[in-house]
Amino acid sequence: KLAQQRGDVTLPSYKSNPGAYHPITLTIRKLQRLFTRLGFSNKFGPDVESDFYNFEALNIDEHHPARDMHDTFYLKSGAVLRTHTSPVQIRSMLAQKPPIKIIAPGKVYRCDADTSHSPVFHQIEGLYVDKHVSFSHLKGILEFFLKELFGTDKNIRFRSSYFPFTEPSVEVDVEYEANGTKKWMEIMGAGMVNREVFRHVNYNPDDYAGFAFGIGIERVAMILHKIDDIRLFYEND
Ligand code: 2U9
Repeated sequence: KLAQQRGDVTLPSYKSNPGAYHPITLTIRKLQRLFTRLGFSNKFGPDVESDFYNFEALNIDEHHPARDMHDTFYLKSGAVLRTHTSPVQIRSMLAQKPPIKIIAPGKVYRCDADTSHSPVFHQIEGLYVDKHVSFSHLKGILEFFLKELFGTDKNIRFRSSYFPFTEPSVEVDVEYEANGTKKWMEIMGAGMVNREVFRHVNYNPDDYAGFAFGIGIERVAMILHKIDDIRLFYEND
């Protein structure tokens, strides 16, 4: 009553809800910080790409079975929604000479949807090209990165694999726990840049070597935040 007579404002303020960053944003930033420490810089490119940048330059020609694997969204013009961020590295190589040490984070699109696949998802890809880059450099970088990300107590395994744009290729799994049982989760692929890819960007494959890797951001975010269904990222809860 006294406060009212004096004209004091006594009404409590409305509760404010400042919100929080989305786990995808937090994960992208975490990965960017780690690769920045290793000397990689960020590059970006368009979501709508031509067939050349998304497929041809990456050694995936018209009848390559990998085209089906990519579940591509085609536009009427013949352009595509990029199925990976690799076109960014192609553009960078066409624009500059080695050494090149870049990461390309961003949205990618594939016509596929279930508990572990979303038609829009995020990747960070990396590329390091110079005169004497070897597979042991790749292994060293990935081991450092995975230990920093998941902690030294997590087991990591390299499994031999195939991608048209790398040769040789590996997939990398991290051991994690779900409902009391240990499982391996594939979180990235990598390899030495295929010589055919260098030819498409006018780098002489006898002068240069490089490694590349691709990481699914949602997968990493699902492990770090213990999320078991990819669709939860996009349901606004
Ligand atoms: C250039 C040359 C090579 C990028 C690579 C992968 C292996 C890979 C997956 C990870 C999880 C896609 O999101 S995912 O499903 N990616 O396994 N990506 S090597 O290789 C390149 C890229 C660009 C010029």
